[in-house]
Amino acid sequence: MKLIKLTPIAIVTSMMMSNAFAAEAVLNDVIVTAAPMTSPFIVETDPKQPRQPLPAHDGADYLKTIPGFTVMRKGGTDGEPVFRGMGGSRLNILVDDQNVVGGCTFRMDAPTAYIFPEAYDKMTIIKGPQTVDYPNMGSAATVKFEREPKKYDQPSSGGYLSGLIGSFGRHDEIIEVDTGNSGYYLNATGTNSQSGNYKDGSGKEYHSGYHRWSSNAAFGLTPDSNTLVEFSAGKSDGWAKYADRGMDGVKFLRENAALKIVKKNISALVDEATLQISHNKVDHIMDEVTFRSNTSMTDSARLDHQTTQVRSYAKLNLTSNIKLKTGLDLTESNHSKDSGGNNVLTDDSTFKSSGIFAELSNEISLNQRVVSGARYDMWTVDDKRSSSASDTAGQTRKEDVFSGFGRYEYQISKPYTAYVGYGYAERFPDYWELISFTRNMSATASALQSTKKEKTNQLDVGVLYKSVNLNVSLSSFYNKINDFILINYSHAGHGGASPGIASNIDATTYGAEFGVNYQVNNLRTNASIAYVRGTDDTAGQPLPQMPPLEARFGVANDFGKWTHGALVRLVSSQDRYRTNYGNIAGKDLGANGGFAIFSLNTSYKYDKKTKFYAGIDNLFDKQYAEFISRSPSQGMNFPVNPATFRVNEPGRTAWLKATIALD
Ligand SMILES: [Cu+2]
Repeated sequence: MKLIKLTPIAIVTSMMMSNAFAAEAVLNDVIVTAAPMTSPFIVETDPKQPRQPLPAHDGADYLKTIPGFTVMRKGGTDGEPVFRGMGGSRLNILVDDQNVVGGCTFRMDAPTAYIFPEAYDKMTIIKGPQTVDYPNMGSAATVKFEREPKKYDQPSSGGYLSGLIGSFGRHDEIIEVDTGNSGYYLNATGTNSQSGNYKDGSGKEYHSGYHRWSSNAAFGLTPDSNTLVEFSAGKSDGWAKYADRGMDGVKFLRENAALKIVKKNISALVDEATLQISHNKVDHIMDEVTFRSNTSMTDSARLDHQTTQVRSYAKLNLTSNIKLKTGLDLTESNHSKDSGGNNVLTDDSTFKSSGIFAELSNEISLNQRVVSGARYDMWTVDDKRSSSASDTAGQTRKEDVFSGFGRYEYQISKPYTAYVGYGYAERFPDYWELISFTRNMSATASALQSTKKEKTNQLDVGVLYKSVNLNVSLSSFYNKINDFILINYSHAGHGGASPGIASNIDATTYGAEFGVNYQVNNLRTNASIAYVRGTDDTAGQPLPQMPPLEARFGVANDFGKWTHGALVRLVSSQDRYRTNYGNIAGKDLGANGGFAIFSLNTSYKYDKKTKFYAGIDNLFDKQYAEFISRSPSQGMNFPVNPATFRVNEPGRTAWLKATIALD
């Protein structure tokens, strides 16, 4: 499938990537902290590999094993991923190169709520504004979940089964089947995941149970080795209880269809041309009734977000050392909601963007590479609300948005690679910042027009070291964000219903992630440290939603077919905060204490195809909460812990998992 031109640095990079993959798989039968960066700015990890602590079924919890990520807890699932303190649309989340956008006006559904990682083959994180390939620039990071269809040189069929049971009534089932020959392939995946309410370390039960299922199928035609026509479709749905608010999600329907056409080796100049057309529909219902008996409230709301994308690009070999990837994309997202629970959907806004991009990679010598890119988008937003719901009803906003980056990668000597990069990303305000947080009140009436685009200027410096036994990466960043979109939740909106208002401030953040894997004989150790600090320069206050210093230490010992491992996660206290300020998903709640969480895992390889894993997370049943969390909903007999006033993390959790490859 892939035709990589083997310049020396490409060989080194791909060797590093494959080694790092192996390091992750071998080093951690159960992944407790993701592998160090595989190449500058990039972390790749296998979502089929078990992780500790046991992630919820959704994509956010899988990201939590990657240093720098933290997850805002709302209940048992659908948490909000945050990278280096940046959440919401600052993370561009893509499934098979398509943007998935949630529908909930109150942000019950981050894009990751619709992603079951184990159904994918690869998870890639690009740190910082260091790619311009996709619309909705991920100013903090780009996160990709991808399937990689098998190559069938001769007719064959295969499959994959995975099952998991755990504390609190948790069980997951996954089945994948595939068949194909040199002319076509067909694959299908089904997932099911369910959990009851979990209890925290003190035994208090949180309103947090969930159920989610998903199905996906893809049919590909490969008339020759250079041509692919693939049609794929997916459907998923479920429900989730929320400990942090007065409503629960009773429907999270996602329907998706995509057509992809790829032609490779077209000429000496044109290496590849790709066209992808996709449609994603999210239909979400939340209410106060279905999962709650102790309330007289009967509100409900239905939200619908439909995104259509067309994306086309070509990869060109300009010279033997210079490659260009260039293309264009069109995105239209239409959001609608019912009024007062009548289940009749009315459009409230349409966001459109048309973008062109170019990314140039230049192997300037055997050990040096320069990568740069530029992107231009034209955004249009229509406020389709009625004049009673918005002071900008009927108005349209148009804006040009630019982004670009450049980086230099230098292989100093065989094990060492260093890099430096600068990225500039303009981020157009999202649905939540422009529409959902804008209510009919004087302070926010003109937010559609007045909330400026956010401008990220980020410098990244890092170093990677890779030898047989030792794998180290350090990535540091310094970030100046002009017109950072801050949400102030202390500003009650129209009828007291508004979750907050959006405003622009200037902000600075800096920090680093450090990771090391080291192996001596059968003993394997790994460690990671993540740190970030942020300041609101306009107000001279801490920037909200900055996670505290975190370190993880893992150790694993091989005994033939058995591997036993242990993990300790240390998180310091956070006393830099700004109460009631945050992003579209949540806000600072106050200071939070530090904690240490111990976990154990073991794995047994029955044979090459059949593997068993088991773990105990939070071994000592500690009661704790993450700094970035949500307040428990009051008045619902939910436990409110005055010491943390947060939705606490689960207490001791035991789990058992088995995977079987059928090919
Ligand atoms: Cu909702």
